[in-house]
Amino acid sequence: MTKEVRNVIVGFGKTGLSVANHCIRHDMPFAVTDDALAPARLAEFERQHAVEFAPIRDFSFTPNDRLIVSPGVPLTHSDLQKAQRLGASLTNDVQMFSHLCKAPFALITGSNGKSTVTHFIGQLLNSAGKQAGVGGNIGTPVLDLLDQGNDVFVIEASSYQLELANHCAADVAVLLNLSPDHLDRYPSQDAYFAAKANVFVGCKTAVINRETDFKIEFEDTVNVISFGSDAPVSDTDYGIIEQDGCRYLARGARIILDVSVLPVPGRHNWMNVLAAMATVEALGVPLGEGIQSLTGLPHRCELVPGVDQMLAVNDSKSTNPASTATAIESFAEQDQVMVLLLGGLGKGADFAVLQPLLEAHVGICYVYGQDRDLIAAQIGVPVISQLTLDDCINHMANEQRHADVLLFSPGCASLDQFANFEARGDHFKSLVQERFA
Ligand code: UMA
Ligand code: ADP
Repeated sequence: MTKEVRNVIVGFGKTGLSVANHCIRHDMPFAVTDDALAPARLAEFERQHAVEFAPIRDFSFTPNDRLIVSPGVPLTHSDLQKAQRLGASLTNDVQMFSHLCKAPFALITGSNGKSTVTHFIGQLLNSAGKQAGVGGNIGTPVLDLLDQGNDVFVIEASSYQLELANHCAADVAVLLNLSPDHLDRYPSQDAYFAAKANVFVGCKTAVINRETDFKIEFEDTVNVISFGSDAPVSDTDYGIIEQDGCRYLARGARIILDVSVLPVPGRHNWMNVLAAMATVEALGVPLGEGIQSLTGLPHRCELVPGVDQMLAVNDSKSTNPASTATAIESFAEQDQVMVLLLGGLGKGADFAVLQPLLEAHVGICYVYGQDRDLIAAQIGVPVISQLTLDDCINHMANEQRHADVLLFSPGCASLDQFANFEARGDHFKSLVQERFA
């Protein structure tokens, strides 16, 4: 007789808590483990529920265990590998969601723009009268979205999640773009790209960026729709049509909207809106008037209010050089001085890719944070190096350095000096409002 499977929740952060609540709702017995001896969320949870918990290093895994692994726990973790050698299986909340979900769902991945596009798709679906459940890496763990009467789901998937969510069969799978990131977790860029490509396994429709180098072979049964910054290549693809000096978002030959009336700034958002439109239409929902009232998310190329002397841009969510490059391109104007603030934890990224853009568009480049020397050595242009973000802003104000555009697009993780990118962005906003109001 086969023994019953035991669910073991690995990692008790947001995801682990959500999985535990799911297990409680569905009468599924579970145990919890974590590298932390006393995960913060567990104490609160234990006030209401009896939980079998042991730290990973002391946890007795068995061959009948199904490990439901949080995305922050690397699959190379030695205790996970030991459990697998015993015969335990590994899954995660996104993979479980894909099996349990009864309504259509879109799975969105890419190196940059995932949260923005996920948020846009949610807004477009809601404005077309659908109740859209929006979650995943963007913040709300996916299992929390079930049982809420949603008509359709939009799920942001990180590469970490896609490592185990590798056969989701999404109705629409979206790959926005690919650039190197998370090289502290992956042995190579290809390993990171391969995790991202899992988004397409079993999908009905694939939405792809036709300007991305990475080529994927699709089965004939997959409906492939592309988007890009050139004119659409067929009637079902999306792109930009130029006519009489104006540029328009378009599907095939059908013109949808003049880009100059888009309510979100930057050329990168043209791509984000095209990807969102393609996804919504692929889900079978007609586009309404929603595009004209789209809003962006905080900390993504967000204009800081209350700063008179210059355009201050908070792009704290920029955690890799590719997103910094996009922000520089979006805000560079001829004859204007751009001051760029870069810094934090570089995660093994190569900042040399920024050199041509810095030379072309950036007047002064500040670097700060743990990896400032490494970044300064790679970018190959003169920099002003400071310990902290406060020091950069204070230096700029005290020395009366002129800027038309002050761009905070750090290109790094924030964890050396901040709790997260939100705290970092909020701190930047209050600093500039204080010093440059
Ligand atoms: N833990 C271990 N061992 C480890 C790592 C973590 O035991 O090696 C434990 C920690 O002690 C902690 C728990 O795991 O108790 C934390 O789990 P987690 O790191 O997976 O984080 P969650 O709170 O579950 O949040 C995760 C995502 N975090 C990561 O992928 C790191 C959140 O994305 C996501 O919003 C949330 O699930 C809901 O789906 C954040 C993120 O930084 C925003 N994502 C990365 C990114 O966008 O670049 C991928
Ligand atoms: P993600 O969820 O993939 O991290 P976000 O929407 O949160 O993406 O944006 C992260 C960073 O990427 C921000 O700095 C933002 O300005 C930038 N960004 C947004 N869309 C794009 C895009 N299409 N291409 C490149 N960078 C982008």
